[in-house]
Amino acid sequence: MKVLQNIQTLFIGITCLASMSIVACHDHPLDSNNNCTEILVNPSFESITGTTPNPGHSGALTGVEGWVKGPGAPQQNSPDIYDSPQEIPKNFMGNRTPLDGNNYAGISQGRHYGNYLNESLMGTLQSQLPEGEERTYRVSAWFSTGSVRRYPSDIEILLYNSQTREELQVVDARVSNSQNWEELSGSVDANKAFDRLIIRGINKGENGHTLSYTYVDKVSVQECTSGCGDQNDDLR
Ligand SMILES: [Ca+2]
Repeated sequence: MKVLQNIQTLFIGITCLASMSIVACHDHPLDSNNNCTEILVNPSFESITGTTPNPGHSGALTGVEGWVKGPGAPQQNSPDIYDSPQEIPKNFMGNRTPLDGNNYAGISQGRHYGNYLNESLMGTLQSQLPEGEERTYRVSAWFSTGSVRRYPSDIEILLYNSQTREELQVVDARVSNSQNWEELSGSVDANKAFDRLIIRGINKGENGHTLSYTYVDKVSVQECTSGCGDQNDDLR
């Protein structure tokens, strides 16, 4: 199991043909045309089953199918959900139209009165990943810093086992776009029984002096078992 390099959007993927002749696809980000299946529950925050508390208050993810506050991290309060038309496009963190559908989420991270704080979003995979069977997973999410606290945000995205608490970091990158959405994505080979996805701020020190805020939309975890993956198996 190894983490592959993180990528930004618009990566021009290599072809499976290339993997056969020179390099293995597993050493590169997946081609966007690769045959992958979405396995994250409610990936765009569009399924809301109840009345959600106002953003900025504890328990704001209540009623959002598949999503809860993540474990562990020192949290300023809790992650937020913004649903149309109450808090979109205008809310207490600024103006932003959804990238996808009608709703999005938001998290705080950064240094606040000397302490680094972050908020953590945890999503649910449709089924636990198969233990002992290596697959390639592509993880991505779209971010934008709110216009009120529009400082850069250092973000990590992890696969997580809710029983063993094992984590596998897939993305570690900075969000700095306060005007539009930007994608962070990466791919990973994993053979562990992960069942959750976590999105949270990460303390990078030099950027940890200011509390920032980041919107999140169109999250994705894709399982990719064909194409380059199959070809790569022949090279081992
Ligand atoms: Ca959405």
